[in-house]
Amino acid sequence: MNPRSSILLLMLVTFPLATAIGQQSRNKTTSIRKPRMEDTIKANIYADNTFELYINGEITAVDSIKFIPHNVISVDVLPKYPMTIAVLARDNADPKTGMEYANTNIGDGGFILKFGDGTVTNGQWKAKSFSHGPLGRDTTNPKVKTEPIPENWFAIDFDDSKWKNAKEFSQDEVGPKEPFFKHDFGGAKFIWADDLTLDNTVIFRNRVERSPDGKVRLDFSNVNNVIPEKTGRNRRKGGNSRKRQGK
Ligand SMILES: [Ca+2]
Ligand SMILES: [Ca+2]
Repeated sequence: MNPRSSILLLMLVTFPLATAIGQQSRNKTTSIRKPRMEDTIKANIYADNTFELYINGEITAVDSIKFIPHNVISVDVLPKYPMTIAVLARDNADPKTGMEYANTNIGDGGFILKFGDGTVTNGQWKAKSFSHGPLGRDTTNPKVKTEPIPENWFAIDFDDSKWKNAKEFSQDEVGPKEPFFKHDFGGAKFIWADDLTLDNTVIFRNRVERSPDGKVRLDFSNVNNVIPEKTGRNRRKGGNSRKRQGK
């Protein structure tokens, strides 16, 4: 190898390494203020009948009432974009018959969500049914078709590219109960898999690239790895403030 090639090779090897080290040290020293409640957005979620919601791979909200009464779950979310939302929604249905109320009724589902940044459910979300029944609406000999739920269905990098889009349903079709009308769902659509009555376990996924309302929001996901900027109050209190900050 001639000397010029050796220098070029050395540069190719060392430049990415130096860049990575530089990035790491920048990450360590970058300071960020602590997040405040005004950095959060409100998430309103209504499911017929229940749901688990993950954001960026982490569990964020669980419906506190599995069956009835129908309720709205309203939680604070500290957003980070892109934001991957994954929801496991279930209609109340016996896993063996697909029916409810002691196998006397075929219940219906429905899911709707709105975040304070303008994120809403609609037909652009992905949806896949994992439990469907009773097959052919046969209530005398009810059978269900189920598929195992993938272990990593909520992961950011889960491949949903082959899934169909969710189907939108009107408010009249879903018939939400009173708590729904006491919360802001403006602009959001009820979604489900193809069949509102027979699809009983449905996973939805959606990736929000940037805040739909266009507001610039800070990324606080690394806040535990940096020393927060000192505010005026922290500076005045000196060393004791550290104890107070430690949350
Ligand atoms: Ca139901
Ligand atoms: Ca059903």
